[in-house]
Amino acid sequence: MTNQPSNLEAQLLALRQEGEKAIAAADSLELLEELRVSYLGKKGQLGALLRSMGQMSAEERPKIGAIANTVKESLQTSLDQQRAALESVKIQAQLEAETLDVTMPGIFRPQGRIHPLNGIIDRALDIFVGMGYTVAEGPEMETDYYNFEALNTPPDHPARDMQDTFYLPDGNLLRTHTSSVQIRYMEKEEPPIRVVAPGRVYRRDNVDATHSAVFHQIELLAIDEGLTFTDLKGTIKVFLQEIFGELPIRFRASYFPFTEPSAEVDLQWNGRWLEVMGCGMVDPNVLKAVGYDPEIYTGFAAGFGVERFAMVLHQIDDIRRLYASDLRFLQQF
Ligand code: 2NL
Repeated sequence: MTNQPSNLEAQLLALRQEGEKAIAAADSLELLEELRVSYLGKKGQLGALLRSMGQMSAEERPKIGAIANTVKESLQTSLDQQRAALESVKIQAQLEAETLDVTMPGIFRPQGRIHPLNGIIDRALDIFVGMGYTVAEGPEMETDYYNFEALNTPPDHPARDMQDTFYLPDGNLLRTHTSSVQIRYMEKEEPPIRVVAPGRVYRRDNVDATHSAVFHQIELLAIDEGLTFTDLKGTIKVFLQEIFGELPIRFRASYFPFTEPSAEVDLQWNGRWLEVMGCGMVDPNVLKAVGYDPEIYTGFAAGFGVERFAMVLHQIDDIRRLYASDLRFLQQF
């Protein structure tokens, strides 16, 4: 069927009117795209009308063609305007939805604490570093030489007993003190020596309220020309005062294979004498073992258990609490 020019013109204008109304009412970009395809697309309504121009006369054709172009342009303009309007609404909504309220309270995470054992270790190392000592660490698996032999501990000494030391199948052992770290340090360095060695040590103890098969120790060692027992006493006194406050201390004669003379240090704590450290002048045999001449050098050493310090300071009655990772316990410190 052939379309009459006047009829076609009316249809084009109606198409424009209807299209612009639909475009103006479109409330989403998706709907707008559907309208564009429906009116201006390849198989759209405008195209369909123009195809019906087929047999129009040569003089009518340009006139209708011009009208069709105007309709097309005006629909395209409406589509562009509506798209711009919808995009701006969409961005506005997005901005509002994603606005950050900087006055909102932050998200609080549970705060960790320093474990009481690490607290003691940190404080002790700080004090000795303040006195010029260097912190040294070493292996927890040791040879018999570094743990015993170099420390003047004879093969028949009870500490070497299978009952007291964890021996490994290959003949090595788990260190029973951090003295082995200091032997290694002296082998590498030359006097003067000021070294402090913190770390885990192992003993074949039955676990109870005051014993653990693994615990922490800190040892200190000073080697120099002319060091005396007085230097040892002064160093220990300053250290214990920093940790426990200005309390009376006393040195009581004792025995260690690696020191001569040796002493236990007691602290007057809540009216009782409490044993807190062992110490002494480095035995000449230990100096010889690391190649130092005992006619030139003397030295002092001391050691203490970190768990014992923590238990005294914080009134902890069972050593196992320190290893249980129970937050109700740990949050008290
Ligand atoms: C204690 C007693 C002590 C030492 C450790 C030591 C280290 C070297 C040479 C000589 Cl390399 N001595 N260490 C000396 C006396 C006592 O510890 O009751 N520890 C828990």
